[in-house]
Amino acid sequence: MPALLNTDLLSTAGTEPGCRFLAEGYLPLPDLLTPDGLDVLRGEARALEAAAQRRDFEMGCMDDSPRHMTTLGGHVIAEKSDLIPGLYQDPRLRQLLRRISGQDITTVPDLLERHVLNILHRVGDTHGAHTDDHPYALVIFLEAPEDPADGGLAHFAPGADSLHDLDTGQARTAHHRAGDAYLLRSDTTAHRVTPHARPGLRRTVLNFAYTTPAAHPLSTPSAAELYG
Ligand SMILES: O=C(O)CCC(=O)C(=O)O
Ligand SMILES: [Fe+2]
Repeated sequence: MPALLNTDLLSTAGTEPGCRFLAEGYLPLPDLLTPDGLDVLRGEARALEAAAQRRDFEMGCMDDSPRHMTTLGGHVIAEKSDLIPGLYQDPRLRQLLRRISGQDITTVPDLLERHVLNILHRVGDTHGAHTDDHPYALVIFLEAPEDPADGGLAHFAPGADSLHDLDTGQARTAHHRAGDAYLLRSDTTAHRVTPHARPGLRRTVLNFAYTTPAAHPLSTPSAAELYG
């Protein structure tokens, strides 16, 4: 098995002074995966996609924001893959997240939510505005549109009181490439993925949810609706 994670990034990310994660709730982690790691994980995701389910609905508990995507929940991934649960449990990832966040990062007990696969693959596909139930999301890109003009951007509003803050000047967008990742303070940062602007694009991410011993997870129906 090739090394999946880029050890340079594992040892340096979050060490720079004034790390922007605490202020912005977002930190890009470019090239978190090695080229071989990206290949292997992309192959695993392609194999798992056969079990994934198409979702097209508006999420009531998130201001009726749209979901147009194909998803696979953590419980199915745990059944069918050793690689992805193994990566989720890799202590070096929790160590990295501890350094960046300054918090005692732990895994999420809920199998459905701990590691999920999200695939945008049709024109107009989008993962609409929401906050997550757990405080930290590590989003790892296995496929992504090359051109930011094609959509698939992470769009987020730090410290948002309301999902409407995504429509204000405080919101930002970020483009990522396959092999990149980002860390999000996902329970207090309103976020969404901008729609795919044309056919033929694919954006596949793994979302790893993490928590802390002190956190009280929100219990919205959102995960069950999207991954159940
Ligand atoms: O795909 C992304 O960039 C964000 C994913 C996300 O927000 C989620 O899975 O809850
Ligand atoms: Fe999210």
